[in-house]
Amino acid sequence: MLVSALPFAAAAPQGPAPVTEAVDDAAAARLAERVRAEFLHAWSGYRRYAWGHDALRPLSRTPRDWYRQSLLMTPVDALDTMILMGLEEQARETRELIATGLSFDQDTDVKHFEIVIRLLGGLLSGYQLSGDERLLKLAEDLGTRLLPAFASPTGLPYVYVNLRSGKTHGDDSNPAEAGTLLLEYGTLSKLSGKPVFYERAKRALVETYRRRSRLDLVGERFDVTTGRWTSTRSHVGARIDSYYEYLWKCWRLFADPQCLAMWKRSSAAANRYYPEEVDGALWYGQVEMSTGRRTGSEYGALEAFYPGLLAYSGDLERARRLQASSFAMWNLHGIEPQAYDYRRRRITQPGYALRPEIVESTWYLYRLTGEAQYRAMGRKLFEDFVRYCRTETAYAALADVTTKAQADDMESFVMAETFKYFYLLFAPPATLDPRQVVLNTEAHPLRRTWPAK
Ligand code: DMJ
Repeated sequence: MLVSALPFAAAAPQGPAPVTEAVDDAAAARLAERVRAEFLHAWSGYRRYAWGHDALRPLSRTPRDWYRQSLLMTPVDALDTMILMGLEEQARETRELIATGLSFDQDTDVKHFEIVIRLLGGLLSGYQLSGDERLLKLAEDLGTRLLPAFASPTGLPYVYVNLRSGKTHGDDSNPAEAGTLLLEYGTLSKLSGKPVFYERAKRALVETYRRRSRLDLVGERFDVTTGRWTSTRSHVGARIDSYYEYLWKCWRLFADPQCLAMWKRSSAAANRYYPEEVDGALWYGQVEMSTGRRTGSEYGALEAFYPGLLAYSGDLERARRLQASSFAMWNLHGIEPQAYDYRRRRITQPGYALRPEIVESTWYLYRLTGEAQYRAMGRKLFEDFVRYCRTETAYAALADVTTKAQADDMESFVMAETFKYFYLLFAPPATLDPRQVVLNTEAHPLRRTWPAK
């Protein structure tokens, strides 16, 4: 059976859309197995050439660390994916590596936001899925060491914090870095019984929201000391993206009514000012936060999370249309670019960093609509992903999606997110239900195991 090409064709920036065969349950089960095998391929490369380090450089087959000493970024990001895939032996070995080899007592200035979404999120979900108390202890130690980041005059977190001394620096921050913390710190509060984590992260989210314009839009950069905007570009892409995501998800996980109220106002403004119709296709571009004046027409790999968020928050119609545009952008070269100017029909940033967002949205749309087109879409994405990004050793980013030249980089989020969302799309629905679990922005699933208010 062929799935109609029409929903894709309507948004295609150029050329005919691919006709994609439906994925029935038996085919989906085979695809889930393939995803699992490809995850193992990437993991084996890491294990062989970069064991104990933050990441693998897949072309040179050398390890990469973010700082002087490893923080086990790839193992912590990968652990819950292994558990969900039923890779028991790998999960046990990884859990032991983390529990016995990870120490946060380091004289290192770390990037607060990245450490929270990848490490704090990964440790908390790893704990919830395995029951291993050592992971919770590590999470509490990490959370405590990171807390000084919030000690700015505004409550907006500094960009860097030293894990040993608590010294902070970095004033130039943004809504994503200040507003994408509450799921992790909040869960830590609920599991440790210490409200301080929730309170600090919630304040940072509210302080960001409080600085919105008359139109209920936020900008792209602010100074954490003065609280003033330093860039007033507004959109759903880099530096803002997951701020929107957490307004909604914090309501879902904690039932905090203030989060719901902030989400309602913010998403209404987003849906009013960002969208643009070009030849019948829906895109979300850039505007100026206080006037709503259009300043850009770029959409890309990061913006591609928005259809999933629209679907998750109940707006299926917009979600379907924007996802069709993401898929059309992907199909221009069989892999999406980091950024594409949909008005000029030109790629503006040609790299592909193995990002998960388009797969994430495909999964939400499939799970929330049950429509066959989304598994078919997922298979196309997966086949292209394997075709162009697989290496002999693992997976590699692309320096340029038009030439398919590979880059010596495999970010830890590939293990946390990209493979996980592919797997969830094809695996039995009971593997993870988005109605019962909230995934943080790094795809670490968090469960409400504490009593509702
Ligand atoms: C991840 O670290 C997170 O999904 C973040 O919110 C955005 N960037 C990467 C994936 O692209």
